Amino acid sequence: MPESRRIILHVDMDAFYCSVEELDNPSLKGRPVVVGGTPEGRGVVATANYAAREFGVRSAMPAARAIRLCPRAEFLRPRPKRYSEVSREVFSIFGKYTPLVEPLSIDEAFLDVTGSRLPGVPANVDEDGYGAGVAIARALRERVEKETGGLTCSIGVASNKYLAKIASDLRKPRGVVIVPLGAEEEFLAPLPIEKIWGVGPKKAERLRAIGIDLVGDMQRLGVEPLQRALGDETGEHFWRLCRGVDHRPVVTEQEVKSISQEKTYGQFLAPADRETIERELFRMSDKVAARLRARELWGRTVQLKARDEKFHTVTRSASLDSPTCLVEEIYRAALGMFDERVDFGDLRIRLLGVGVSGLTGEPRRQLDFFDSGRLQQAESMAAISDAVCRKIGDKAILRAKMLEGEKEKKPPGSD
Ligand code: TTP
Ligand code: CA
Repeated sequence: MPESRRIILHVDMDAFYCSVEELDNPSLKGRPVVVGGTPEGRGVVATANYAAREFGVRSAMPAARAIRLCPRAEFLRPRPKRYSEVSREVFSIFGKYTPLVEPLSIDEAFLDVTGSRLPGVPANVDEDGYGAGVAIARALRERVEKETGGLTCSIGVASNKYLAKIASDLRKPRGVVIVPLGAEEEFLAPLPIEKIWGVGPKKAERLRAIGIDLVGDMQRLGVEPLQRALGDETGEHFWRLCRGVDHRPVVTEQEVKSISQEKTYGQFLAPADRETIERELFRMSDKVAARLRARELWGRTVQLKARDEKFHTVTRSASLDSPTCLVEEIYRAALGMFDERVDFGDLRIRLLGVGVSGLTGEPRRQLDFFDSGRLQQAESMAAISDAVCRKIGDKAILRAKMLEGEKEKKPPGSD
């Protein structure tokens, strides 16, 4: 169906922080370079250039270990301001090829180039089914390299975001990988199961136990055995992913700015009715979180809105350390703002609202600050609760979560 064909690029800068360092100090070229913390401090590797990766140095590895693996490497402290500056430069080059640019992180973006043309490329060109898409990818790579003075990127060209992202990672650095249109399943089949979004080491182990090593094994299995092994929702989800199905649009930053939920109370809430206020904030946080997850978005800023019976309205916002899609984190921030930054005195409340902004399609976790394993676990719990909600309705799960919260509460006076 050529009408609905989409041409999506995933562009990812190679060894970004290190490449910027090499750009600014050419004497580093050809040598192993590591950017990150010091072994004495919290000390993890932010990134290593490809020369250092040959020694086994990887992102998020303790700096002390990196030094043992590659003592000859140049160890540099990060210069975030400079990286942001270069990032802006690179993103402005992306914008020359399409207005549909979805930033994923400082050095990665999805570009929808379905409607883009490239001067000098005939209109009837159709490499691998992507019109001028492949030529655009190559031109973009050359231009980034030329205009930045030497930064390279890798690009995946595919019919959707998920496949483009998998592809861009396969031939790094400086690779352009095309997922031929109509041959998506064949492209995925020989890849290891970990390439599927959401399959970490634990799930991979469970899948191997039922004989699934490669994405192709999962494709051959069919949806029902997958559902038996992983549950209905998850099974169906992986069934879509293993065949490369993904309908998510490329969302530019301007399009979705925030997701929020608010309610006006015909019967005003008394400020002393703590239980109702907490329940309402939790309920709204839960809805916001579920909507984030449904769109596979994470938000960095939590907003609270409140209006008193005299129509005095306040909005407050708080930035989180890392983008979230979890009810617990949104609720905690909203309640914190309500307690500390809203003072209606004795006036009753006529409206409450919770929202999240600063949205991103992919969480960039600072691995040095977060135990990402714990976060991943919480997120998969959240995905399960979404599934349960759909089946049995909000009430049961809400009650269950509220009860959990009760258990965790400290005894009075313990603070
Ligand atoms: P990545 O794109 O994950 O890695 P990279 O660009 O260094 O290397 P690759 O060629 O494999 O794409 O991350 C982009 C930048 O984000 C990276 O240069 C440094 C920073 N970063 C961290 O600070 N901490 C991390 O744990 C990771 C993964 C990246
Ligand atoms: Ca990168």
